[in-house]
Amino acid sequence: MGCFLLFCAALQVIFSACELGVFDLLLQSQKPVSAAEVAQNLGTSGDGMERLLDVLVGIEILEVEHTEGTAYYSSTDVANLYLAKSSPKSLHDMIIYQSQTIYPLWNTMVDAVREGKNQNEKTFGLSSEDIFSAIYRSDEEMLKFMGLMNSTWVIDGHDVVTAFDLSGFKSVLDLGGCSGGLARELAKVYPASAVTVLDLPNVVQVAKRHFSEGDAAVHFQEGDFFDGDIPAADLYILARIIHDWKEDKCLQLLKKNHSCCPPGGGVLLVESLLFENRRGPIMAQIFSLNMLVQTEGKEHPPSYYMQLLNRAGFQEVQVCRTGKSYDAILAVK
Ligand SMILES: C[S@@+](CC[C@H](N)C(=O)[O-])C[C@H]1O[C@@H](n2cnc3c(N)ncnc32)[C@H](O)[C@@H]1O
Ligand SMILES: *[C@@H]1O[C@H](CO)[C@@H](O)[C@H](O)[C@H]1NC(C)=O
Ligand SMILES: CC(=O)N[C@H]1CO[C@H](CO)[C@@H](O)[C@@H]1O
Repeated sequence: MGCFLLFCAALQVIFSACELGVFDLLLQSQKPVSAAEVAQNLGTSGDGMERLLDVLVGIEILEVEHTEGTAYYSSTDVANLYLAKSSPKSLHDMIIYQSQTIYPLWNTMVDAVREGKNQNEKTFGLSSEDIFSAIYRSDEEMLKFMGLMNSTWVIDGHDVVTAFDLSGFKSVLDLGGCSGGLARELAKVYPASAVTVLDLPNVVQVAKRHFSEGDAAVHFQEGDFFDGDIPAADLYILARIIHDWKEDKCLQLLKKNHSCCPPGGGVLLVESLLFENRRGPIMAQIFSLNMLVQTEGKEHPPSYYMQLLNRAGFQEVQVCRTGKSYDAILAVK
């Protein structure tokens, strides 16, 4: 239990250091820096910063050396790679969302567990089914959520898009593809496929403005996957979509896909798969609890997705556990 408390405290320390910009400063400075200099650069108290830096050294995220009685701090490779904002493998956006949005929202967990549903009504005055109105409650929250979605695929994207050979699918539509993070990983591996992201109109506008970086590999289309037609494609991707919604809505979505899908066409589900007995992986269990707090869905074991796909008319279903946080299920018509 002591170990667990230490883990929680360490997380809060890393979140704070990320928000204050400690890892970016240390990466840029290229030489060890004193607490006073860090504090001055980041506009914090010297004493507070020194205590924060000392814990970061204690949990081996930073290194320290002493010269003439002054402590000089520098980053470890891990901090430079994952915690600095400018690193190509940065988890900065994930950490900021966790710290600023998930943690405060988790204060509603007691009531969410009691009632078995998210607290959007009490917290935001929205219906518990109005999931994305709550998640996108301000421009700032939308940008943060999209940053979170985008940053997952830095780590897991390649494994997910190579879980199956998808080169036979010449047109791919990523339904609810958000910032296009996964779609871009897909386009990198399968340059001959035409990749399109469909998402809600305001999400697509923000994706184009903030996340597409003049990248022509992925096209964006505004739409609503519950309402109206969805464009034809050889492969539909539903990444972290099924886990958001109640079963009847998921079935509606998969059936829609099925009727648009040509013979030989497919659906790729990307989710964090529980074991059949639900005894792990721990990340999937935690995600499932988070789904209770933020959505109307939950995480499931493979058998759930297989029966859902079978009911929607897909016969051939293959499951691939990637060993990372997100797994892939391919269903072919
Ligand atoms: C949990 S996120 C997953 C994003 C992305 N697929 C990923 O895994 O990174 C769910 C996405 O579904 C989108 N979405 C929600 N309702 C939608 C609707 N009715 N039509 C289209 N997209 C929708 C959201 O905007 C969001 O981008
Ligand atoms: C989105 O993720 C990619 C890596 O997949 C990263 O290069 C890019 O900077 C991210 N975009 C934003 C706006 O965070
Ligand atoms: C079951 C279902 O929703 N089917 C829909 C699939 O998509 C086509 C074309 O987009 C619609 O016409 C069907 O109603």
